[in-house]
Amino acid sequence: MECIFCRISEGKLPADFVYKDGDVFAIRDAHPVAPTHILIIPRKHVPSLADLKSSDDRALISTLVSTAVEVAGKVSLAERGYRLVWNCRAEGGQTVDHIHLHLLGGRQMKWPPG
Ligand code: DGP
Repeated sequence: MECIFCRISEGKLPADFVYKDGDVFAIRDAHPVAPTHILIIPRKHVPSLADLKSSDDRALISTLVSTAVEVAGKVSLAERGYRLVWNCRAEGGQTVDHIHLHLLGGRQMKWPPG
């Protein structure tokens, strides 16, 4: 079955977009775990962090982080703070096999995470 995030990227599935450009997009998570829960997603299909092999692919990491910082400012989280989370593969809690960065905010975060 085709990847959910590829389908959203191609406009084949609806999503609540917060940001988009040619390389990356940000959408509100369908199952939020915080008052603000946004996913920052590259348009290129890479299954997980562990699959970033080339230097071009690894450059996606800084693109996703800088986009998350920009989006956090746009949704007024910069001053109070927020959390960025990468889940990698099964034990990391990854459920969608297309790399993505979670932006969580709007409540006090706990440590350690579950
Ligand atoms: P992870 O568990 O780290 O792989 O995160 C995947 C996230 O994707 C999870 O928080 C739920 C979200 N999600 C799954 N399917 C959809 C969808 O179709 N639309 C949106 N907006 N989010 C989705």
